[in-house]
Amino acid sequence: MTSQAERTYKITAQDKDTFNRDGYWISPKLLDDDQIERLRRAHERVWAGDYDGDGLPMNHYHANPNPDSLRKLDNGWWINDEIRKTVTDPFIGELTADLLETDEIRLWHDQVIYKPGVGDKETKSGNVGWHQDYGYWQCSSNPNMVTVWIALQDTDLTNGGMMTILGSHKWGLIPDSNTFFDPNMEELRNKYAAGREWVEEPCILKAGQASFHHALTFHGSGANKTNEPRMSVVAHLMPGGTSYRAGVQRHDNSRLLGPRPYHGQAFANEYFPVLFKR
Ligand SMILES: O=C(O)CCC(=O)C(=O)O
Repeated sequence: MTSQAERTYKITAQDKDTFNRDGYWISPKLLDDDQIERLRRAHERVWAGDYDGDGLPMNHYHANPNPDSLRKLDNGWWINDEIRKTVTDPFIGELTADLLETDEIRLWHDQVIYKPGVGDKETKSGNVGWHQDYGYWQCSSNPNMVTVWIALQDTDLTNGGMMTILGSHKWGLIPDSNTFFDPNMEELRNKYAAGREWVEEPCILKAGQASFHHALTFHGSGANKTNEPRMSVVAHLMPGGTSYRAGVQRHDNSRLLGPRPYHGQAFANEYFPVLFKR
């Protein structure tokens, strides 16, 4: 593992072609080894309930008493300074703006994800079902959003790395594709692949690298067959000007617009910080 992150990297025409063709792009190493260590420590702290700041966290921790199950918490940036620094990183914002060919990038929300290692045990508890992120985010006016999944260790299929379905962002929104929590990967594949070309691509990442996937790209992940946890920090990002689409689907972000959000109201307050603006 090298200690230097490639923080001067600029998106090339080829990167954009890859993102537009495949629905995802793998970055160079964005975080240096010290930041990776600090984020691994941030994981320990948030799971232990040791939060930065004095506020009452409103984040969503999908706690499950089963130790083999996936741990996931949204809006880690509200309660941990290191996560905040990472998911609001202007460099990540600029890479995303260049991939989307847009001028401003804001945070939609983040996720802190911990997938326990289960060794040889046969369990689906750590699976993330095939889904489209926009399947959850239909209250956003713009499906051209990007998820930046940052690996905090070398990640491949042995430790339950993510897989994306090549080119699936071109299929548009598939009904009921909000199936993150359905661990039955095969059933979901049968449902979504029907009549479509289904090509699974593993996202193989070194620690500190990230995959950037389009919000309509199908993705999911299987068991972590090692004995070490798979940890990641994830930034879900949107172009500036993205606004509320009323009456479509409930999402907690609409509550962050105030007591009576209205159609067309921009997600542009302090809950949705700007990472990058040209
Ligand atoms: O961590 C995983 O395996 C999947 C995460 C995911 O679905 C996402 O970040 O959009």
